Amino acid sequence: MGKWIHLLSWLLIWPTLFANDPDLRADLVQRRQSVMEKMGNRGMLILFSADVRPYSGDVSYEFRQENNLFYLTGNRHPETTLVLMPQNSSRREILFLPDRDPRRELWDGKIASPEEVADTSGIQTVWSSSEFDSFLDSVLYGRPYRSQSSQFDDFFADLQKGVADVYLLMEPKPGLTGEVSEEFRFANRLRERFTGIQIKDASQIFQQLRVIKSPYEIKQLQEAIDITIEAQLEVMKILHPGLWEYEVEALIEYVFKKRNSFDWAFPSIVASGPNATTLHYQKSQRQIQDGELLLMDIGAEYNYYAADITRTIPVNGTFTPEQAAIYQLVLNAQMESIALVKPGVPILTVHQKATEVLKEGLFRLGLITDPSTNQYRVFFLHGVGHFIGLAVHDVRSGDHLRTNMVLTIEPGIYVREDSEERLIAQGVSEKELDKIRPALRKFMNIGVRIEDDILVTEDGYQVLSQTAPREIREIERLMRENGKR
Ligand SMILES: [Mn+2]
Repeated sequence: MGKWIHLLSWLLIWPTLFANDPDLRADLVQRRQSVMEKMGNRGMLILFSADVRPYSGDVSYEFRQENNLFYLTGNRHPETTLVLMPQNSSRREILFLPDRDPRRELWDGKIASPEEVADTSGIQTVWSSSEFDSFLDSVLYGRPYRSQSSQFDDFFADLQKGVADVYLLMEPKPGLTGEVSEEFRFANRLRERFTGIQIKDASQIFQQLRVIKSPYEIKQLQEAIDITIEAQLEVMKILHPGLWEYEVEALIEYVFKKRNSFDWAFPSIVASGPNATTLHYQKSQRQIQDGELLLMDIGAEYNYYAADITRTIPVNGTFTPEQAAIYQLVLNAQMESIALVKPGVPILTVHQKATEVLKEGLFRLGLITDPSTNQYRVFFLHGVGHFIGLAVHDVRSGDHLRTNMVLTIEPGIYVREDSEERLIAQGVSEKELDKIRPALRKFMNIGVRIEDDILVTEDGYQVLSQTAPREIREIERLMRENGKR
């Protein structure tokens, strides 16, 4: 990686580095404490920062910190490493930061000092990234570091006994061929040199902690969600036939940026007409036609937290009877499945409810002939939802809903051009196909997905994206009142 790539990438991250939030700091302290407890108050956790990725020439992609390192430090610097050693007599938390560098600061502005980073994160020991190798050597060979003896003695004693745990992020696992991540290369080197080291995967610890959101995290999610709702509403106000998908996308991302969202949490899906039946359509190159639906699956990212909301709206402000029939079915499936959300409920139950409603509805509309089979999979091709947090498809842990989890519920129906072939592939007979064909013609190229973000509360749920209209009447009224149609 050339120096210039670093210089340019740093340009974009410094202004947001110093937001010193006492709620965040308290959270960070608590999170590291919880991780150390889950480590059994022994061993060593090492988290590396994400890499700066080249975009083109000497320009890099905007830097985004590795989620778990961010979760424990709030730190957005590249070239940063966190070490937790719960059993140390002192220095249980050590953060390695790149040095301040006047030449770099000339280009990029002020680089955070160790004192500032300590203040923001609550980590007392902040050392230079250039010291990491010699620090590690000292710990592993039982030598004093920075002439302070005995702080790492317990870990070294475990190493001698052959029971020293080193926790690294070991997911996703590399295949037999292809690229091997830095963590795996590092783990292999440790194992080669030190027989007393047991490499442990830290991923599960993070899954267990991150799946439950703190009040601070829920606040960040709500802001990301509110920004996304505003974007949906703005489109509802201006949408009309003849616009291009990329124009709608530009409006959405204008709202994101205007409200200080870092960026989208995933590439915006703005899909009109038949494009709505492609689940992750991202090209946005089509002119939007009268009489069609527009599907927008979008999410702002705010302070690293991801929203994920889908609305499907009629381009001219009024649903056709066919569009309304599919839309109402998807909405019913979503609402019935949301109504089940409360602590203790198996996640599978929520998924099954939506599937059950969709199956019955598809049968009623004539799109399938047998709700007891998998025919419905031709029209409903994805899961009912996922958790959100630092990632849009966030970590999951356990099989049951628990208080302060945040998940999406997003049923959908897609009547694709290839539905007939796919029904045949499902084993549907010619005779049954004959019965289905009229409905296929009637609903052809209609794609509807409705997605909301749901907080599990102590006694049920709260729809965090509630204020984005989703009833047919609400959407039509809003579009009529504001429309230039
Ligand atoms: Mn989603």
